[in-house]
Amino acid sequence: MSAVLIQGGTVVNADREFRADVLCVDGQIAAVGEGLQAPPGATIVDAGGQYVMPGGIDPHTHMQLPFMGTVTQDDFFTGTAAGLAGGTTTIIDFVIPNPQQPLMEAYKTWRGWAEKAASDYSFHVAITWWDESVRRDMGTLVQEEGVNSFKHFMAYKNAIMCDDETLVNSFRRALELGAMPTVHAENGELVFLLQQEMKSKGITGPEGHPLSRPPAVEGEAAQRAIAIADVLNVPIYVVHVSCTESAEAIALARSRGQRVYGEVLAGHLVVDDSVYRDPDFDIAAAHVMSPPFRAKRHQESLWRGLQAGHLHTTATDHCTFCAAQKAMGKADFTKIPNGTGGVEERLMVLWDSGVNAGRLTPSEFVSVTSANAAKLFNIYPRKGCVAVGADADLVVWDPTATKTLSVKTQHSKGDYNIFEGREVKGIPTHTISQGKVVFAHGELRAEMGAGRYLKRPAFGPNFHALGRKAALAEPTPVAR
Ligand code: URQ
Ligand code: ZN
Ligand code: ZN
Repeated sequence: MSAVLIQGGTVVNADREFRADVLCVDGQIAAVGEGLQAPPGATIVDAGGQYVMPGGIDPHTHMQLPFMGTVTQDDFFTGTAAGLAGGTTTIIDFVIPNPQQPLMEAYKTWRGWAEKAASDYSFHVAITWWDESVRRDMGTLVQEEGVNSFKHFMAYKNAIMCDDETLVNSFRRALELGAMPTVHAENGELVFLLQQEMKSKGITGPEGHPLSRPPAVEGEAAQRAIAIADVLNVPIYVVHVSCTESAEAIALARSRGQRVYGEVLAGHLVVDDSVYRDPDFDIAAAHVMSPPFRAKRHQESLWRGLQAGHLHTTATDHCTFCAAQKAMGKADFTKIPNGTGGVEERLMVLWDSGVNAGRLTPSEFVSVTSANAAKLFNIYPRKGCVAVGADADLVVWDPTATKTLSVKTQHSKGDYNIFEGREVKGIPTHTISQGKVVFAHGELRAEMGAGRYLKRPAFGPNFHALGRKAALAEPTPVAR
């Protein structure tokens, strides 16, 4: 028997915070209450003056991703290890089949890559093409492999972009299966056109990246995906909502009773588009990711969306490329591999800019860093909650301790940190993963291969928004 007793802390769940000890036995939470006794041999963690929260869930990462002619720096071990150092104990990554590649073949490949993971993981599966075999494999993935979410890239023309026909086919299939469709909402046709226009004007540097992906390009795709989901009566999850346009599209749809959910990246909450005007190519290129970092005014829309409950989860889209890889686009910004890091820093950034700034309560912090992702992807309360029977995935949080975020101290293999130099107050002192202390006072004890693949059950028969069905009642036939 392996036991950890976390003593003297304040437990924070999505619904409340309360003084309690937490006893973990053999990887599960065995007791939550005051004055718990440690079984013989138990590891004791002193959580006095600290919070004890569900381990972070990052619903959007790309470890070991082959993309734009190269492969990300972090693999499933180094990426999940970095996450554990920041209090994130579960990631949901992506299987991204090449167009025409059988889904099951790609799924098996990613499963192999992820066996080295240090923390628990799961996969969204991207639909990058369509035929009857895709439809069939979606069924296999849901019914046999525990996949309950399918991703659709509306950007990346001539690569993995979905057209409307594929969106419609796949969304309908997701509804049949009780799976959540998710979208990367940028209009890939407009991006492609604007990229060509920038280059024809001689704009080839990283400053061309945001100019080719203005907020309107994201807003259009978000509205289109939401409209398609509405007509098909299927819920939809919009990843990396970065601007006012898409945040408002989600808020409007939700105010009409449509089941639309939104995700926000830690980077988009605090990094703005001035980074693309840095004269140093390496710095500007290091920030090339899609959707791009936006003008500062958009950040308020994102924070308000989280506070209002129109945006639900935070993520990182952790997808790290080094300077040499980013330099592939030295002469042409469209060739800079898109992606930035953050899996280690997300919780600290959200606490410092969210809780310390008075935007989020500790419970709302737990909602947007863990509980909501667990609920939306159907692994709650196994994950996302400090409660008896849940997995012993926890983070012990010292709200008074400070740290300066930097590439010099990060555990990611990336060679840049988009939060470089940011001093944060509130950091993890311990991370417990599957009931083991894997991070303690700066010492990381991540274990390669300790992570488990998480099956995520399909949603039940009332998955679609029945209420909307009534609102779209059949027109009464005209009496002739
Ligand atoms: O688009 C994504 O989510 C992947 C390809 C990561 N890259 C990025 O720029 N967001
Ligand atoms: Zn994306
Ligand atoms: Zn992504």
